[in-house]
Amino acid sequence: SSPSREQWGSRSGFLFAAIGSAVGLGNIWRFPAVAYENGGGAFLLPYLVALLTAGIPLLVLEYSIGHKFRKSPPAAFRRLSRPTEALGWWQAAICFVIAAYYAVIIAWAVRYIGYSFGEQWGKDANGFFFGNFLQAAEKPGLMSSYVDGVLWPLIAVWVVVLVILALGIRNGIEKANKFFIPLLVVFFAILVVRALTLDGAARGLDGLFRPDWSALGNGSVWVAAYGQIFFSLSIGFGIMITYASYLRKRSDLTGSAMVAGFANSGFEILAGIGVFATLGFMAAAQGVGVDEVVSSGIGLAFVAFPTVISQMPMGTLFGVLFFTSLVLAGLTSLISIVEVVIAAVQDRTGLGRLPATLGVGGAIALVSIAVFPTDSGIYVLDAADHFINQYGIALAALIVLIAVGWLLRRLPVFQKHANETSAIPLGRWWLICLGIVTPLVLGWMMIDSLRAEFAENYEGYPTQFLLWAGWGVAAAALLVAVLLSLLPWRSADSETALEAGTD
Ligand code: MET
Repeated sequence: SSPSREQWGSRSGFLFAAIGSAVGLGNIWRFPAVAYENGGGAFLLPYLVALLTAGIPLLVLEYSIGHKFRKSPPAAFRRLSRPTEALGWWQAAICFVIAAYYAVIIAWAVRYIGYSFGEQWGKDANGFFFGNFLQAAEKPGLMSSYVDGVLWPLIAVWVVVLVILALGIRNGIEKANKFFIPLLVVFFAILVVRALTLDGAARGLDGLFRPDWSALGNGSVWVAAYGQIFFSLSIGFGIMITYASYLRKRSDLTGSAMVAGFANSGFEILAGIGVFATLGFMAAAQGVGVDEVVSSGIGLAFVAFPTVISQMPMGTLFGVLFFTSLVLAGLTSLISIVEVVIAAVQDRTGLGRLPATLGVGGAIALVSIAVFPTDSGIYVLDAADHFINQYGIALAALIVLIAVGWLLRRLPVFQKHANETSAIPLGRWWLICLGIVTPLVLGWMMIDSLRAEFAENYEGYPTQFLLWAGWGVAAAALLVAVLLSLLPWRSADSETALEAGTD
């Protein structure tokens, strides 16, 4: 590899970073509700099947692509074949968009650590969040005013993230993850133990885990399982390609994929237990059924949890633990998303880490700060998140598999590459999972979500708003990617760096 490429200091450093990227907001606020709504305890079966047939095999593929070419997605896909370079830029563009809004959610959580003291949301957590805190407009539209209470924590988040990224792979990303991830596990474990000792916890857990076996006959339950695995493992963003490009030559790729995959799912199930024990307490306190208090995403974190925190003894401590966990889980994921874009530009231009971080990271931070701490910020965030997930990540993953597996027929090349240095060899099952099973499932998911999209407007938002904040953003990411891939690589530096990257 090129002598100047950065490297992880140790295998555990890479693993902490890979797990840090995977464990994010999705584990804490998405998994519990998805499992509950799709068969409860029975959901664990399709979930495990999705992990084993798509999650871990795709992780191995992404690790192998990054490790073989020692490049971030655009340069790695360019080595694979000239036209596939656009796929790499597509992933980088998707990361640009996601980073811009993911940072805002972390900023909210930062602010809510402070609000936990004295439970400042009062009796109406919903009104406090959307009204007092976000000062959200009644309806989605163009941004018309700034919200200082979001702006300042957002600037702080970006300063922390850019400083860590500027310090580089070993001194920045690796050290941050080795510190943040153990801290997250400790904080979250205390939170789960506290939640399990609340009145009503058992009812919550019963709600989550009581199996509804009939759900297994329902196609949409299987789609939900694969969707959760893709999102939760950060597959299709190019993150794992980027992180693996900093591995040393002799690295156990399949073993690392198993460790990262199971660690991520383990944390996810722990989060399910913590969240549902807490919801069980809330249901008991309000004298209603668990089904009446289930929520996910922004509503769970910033409305339901504050409400419960106000109802429990020592709520402040619980709030601090919960929102700090969100911040830690979010930061380590955000770092990985921004790193994809920085590495892509570095490989392309030969820029050093500091100028690339300031230029690229700074540009994402500026967009993030300009768009999201506004009265319409939450609507733009919600629409962009939905469309970029459905028609960015999932579609990009499908096209990567079609290109690598079917058009170029290179899966065996990566199988051989992984087997050269890995402890657990990849057999034929790996080819079958990635060549047939996963593309079929992803294709089905795509048709399924397109159907829902045209059946009714997402969240009932006005069509004109969805056209720019949703479809527009997703299409722009694709367009920018194609244009970037068509530019000639003029810089002699980057071409040399690219050549040196072959092994
Ligand atoms: N895996 C992350 C999560 O669960 C999402 C992608 S960010 C790398 O939140």
